[in-house]
Amino acid sequence: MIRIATLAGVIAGGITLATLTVAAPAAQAKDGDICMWSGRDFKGASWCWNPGNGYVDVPPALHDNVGSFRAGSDGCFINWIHVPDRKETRAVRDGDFRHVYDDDFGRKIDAVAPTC
Ligand SMILES: [Ca+2]
Repeated sequence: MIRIATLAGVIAGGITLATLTVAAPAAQAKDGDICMWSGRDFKGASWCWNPGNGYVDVPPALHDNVGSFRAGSDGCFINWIHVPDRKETRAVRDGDFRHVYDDDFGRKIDAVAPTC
């Protein structure tokens, strides 16, 4: 019985490790990053941006598809209507977060920049 219990513990430990590995990209967020996820409640594909990166188009998995985000710095979410002269923007402040953003600007977002 002791052997079985030990084996079960190893399996449970393996599952925990696998879960942490999946969550790693967002867990590696640096101070000042704005991180976004394809799913609600900070789940799914994730990507983090930092003001030092300057203007950046969001990756394909998150293009028009941000389900949630968490901001560790000020920034600007951009939806291009016509490049380069017409855009819709949302200013983001350090500390802002949304558990659900795909019912709002998250379904439009194309890029992130330090300022609007
Ligand atoms: Ca868009």
